[in-house]
Amino acid sequence: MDRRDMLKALGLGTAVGALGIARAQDDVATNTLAQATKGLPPLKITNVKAILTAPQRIRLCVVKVETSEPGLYGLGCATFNQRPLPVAVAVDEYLAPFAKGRDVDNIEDMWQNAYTSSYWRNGPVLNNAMSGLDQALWDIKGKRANMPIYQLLGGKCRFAVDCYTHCSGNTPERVEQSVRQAMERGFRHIRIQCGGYGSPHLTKGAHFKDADFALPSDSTMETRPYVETTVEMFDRVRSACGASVELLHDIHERIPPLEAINLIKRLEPYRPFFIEDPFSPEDNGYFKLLRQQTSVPIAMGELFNNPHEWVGLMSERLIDFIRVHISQVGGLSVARKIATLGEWFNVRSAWHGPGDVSPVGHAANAHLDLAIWNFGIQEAVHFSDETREVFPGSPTVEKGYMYINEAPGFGVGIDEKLAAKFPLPEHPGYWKPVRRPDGTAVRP
Ligand code: GCO
Ligand code: MG
Repeated sequence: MDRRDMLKALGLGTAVGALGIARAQDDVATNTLAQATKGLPPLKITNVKAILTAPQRIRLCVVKVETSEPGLYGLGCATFNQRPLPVAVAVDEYLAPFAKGRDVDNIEDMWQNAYTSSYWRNGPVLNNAMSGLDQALWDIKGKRANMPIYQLLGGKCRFAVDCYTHCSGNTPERVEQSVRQAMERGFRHIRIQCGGYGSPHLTKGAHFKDADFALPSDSTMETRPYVETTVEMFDRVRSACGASVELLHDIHERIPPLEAINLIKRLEPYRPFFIEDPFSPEDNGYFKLLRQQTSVPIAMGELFNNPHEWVGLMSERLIDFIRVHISQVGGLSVARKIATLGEWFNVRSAWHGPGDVSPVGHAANAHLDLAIWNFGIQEAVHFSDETREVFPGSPTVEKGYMYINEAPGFGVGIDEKLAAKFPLPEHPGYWKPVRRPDGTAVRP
């Protein structure tokens, strides 16, 4: 046998050996996986239910998904403060029978089929219901993997979640004082509003009331006093609190589009971090005009339910921050895709995070915030002690940073007995009408 045959034999031997090893490794891997899945019978959904509670008199809805593994459950946020009952019915009467008996692991498949299970889709009630189911399945997957959700999303891109807080006051002076206090608490990003959205307290006359038109309980706002006071507020806060504090403001779609464009141009010298909801989703067509006239960063999206509302705005770089309310778009599975879309067009995240998002929803916001590169800022709110007792493990905020608790899943639990002690408020929750002095309805 000459040298080459020898080598060939050797090579072959090694190859066979390697093959043997590789095959052996494959066998082990397959067996482990088989063992892992075969060992543990496939995990089935055994129950899906909506839990309504209002520890801070805000109508929270959380979905609990129970599984065929005793004690293993997941929680997801389905909070729609203005319509909590239809969401609960959509969960209990439709998603529960739909999901029962299905595999817990296939989250995307569940989402796609639940999405079309109503034939008509992309609405606030059904999206919230789906979000509850979707987030709960992610929570379960994290618990099964014994990992916090951000780890399943690729790990941390930052040590914690930078947040903004809300500062308001009936006068620019009061707002300045509130901003100073927030800066002392360590916030670097602060949203400033003079009174409520559109500063209704500045309105002189609700003439429609004198004319006995509509209900006296309807509120009123006027564009001019709001616009002038907002400019004055920015001027005062910027000059009093310095150049370093990042200032945000929410127009909340309350004034005519061109008024919003003109207001934003007048705020440009004060270098806002972002101006939010200059227009209604129905007026998305105005963003091109706005972009042509100012380079003030724009945030939009808390009212979005349909991909048609965000895909164009993001892919044409007409906004800088996407503000969707994660449960209003159908859950974490959708929000992470929106985040990925944003990365390609450098649109950063600023997920909606007001009081009408449950602590589970805030945790979902924060886990996604930790894992994506194009994180912008996170809206943060204060949870009362009652809320923290109902939802143990709720995220915490310190010196302007939000922290999750590193436990598997979202890390937030629920005390159902305690939750039941905080029934929804009497008032059904509809958004109160706002009108111009002549009675014209104003959008949110
Ligand atoms: C925000 C929002 C909220 C909404 C509220 C509606 O930016 O936080 O505009 O304040 O108005 O969530 O229920
Ligand atoms: Mg807003």
